[in-house]
Amino acid sequence: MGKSHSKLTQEEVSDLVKQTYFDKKELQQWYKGFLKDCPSGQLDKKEFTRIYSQFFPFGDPAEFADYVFNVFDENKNGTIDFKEFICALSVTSRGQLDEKLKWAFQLYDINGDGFITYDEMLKIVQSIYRMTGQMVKLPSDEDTPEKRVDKIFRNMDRDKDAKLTFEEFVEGSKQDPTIVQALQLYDGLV
Ligand SMILES: [Ca+2]
Ligand SMILES: [Ca+2]
Repeated sequence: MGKSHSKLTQEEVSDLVKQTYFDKKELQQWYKGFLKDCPSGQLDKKEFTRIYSQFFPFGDPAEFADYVFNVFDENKNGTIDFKEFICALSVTSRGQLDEKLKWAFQLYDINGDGFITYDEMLKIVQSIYRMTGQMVKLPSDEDTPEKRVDKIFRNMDRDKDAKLTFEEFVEGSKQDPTIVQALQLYDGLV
């Protein structure tokens, strides 16, 4: 899907209907919107960050947008094509909880080694706090990124080895829905 046409071909549409929760009409509409924002059909990091900035005018979303970009960019070629975009959007907006958690895990597991370390989670949480700025009022036990990550690790890190496996992450997230906060923030954008 490297080339950009004004409409998706029949083949592209039926392929994406199978892979996403969107129907034909929605896919064509999203494609139109995608090309409008991004006529080349390849969304780069700069443009992606610019989209985030419109929604978080009081904070600095650059860092968080960077982390999210890397999850969207599934084949890691430095740009997001429509298929990558719509598949990520499908999971984050309409996916089952398990799919959303898998997606969130990828976001937090920055180096992709299958574990979320304390430092990785701290980096993501810091970037979220920077993005939201003063928009959100937080309880006193989570009003800094460190406090928030301490709290998450107290609840999730069952064997206390300072890193989270996917199983620990899933179990903990089901008990504390605020863990997928990163995705909820993204939901606001679509
Ligand atoms: Ca890509
Ligand atoms: Ca990791």
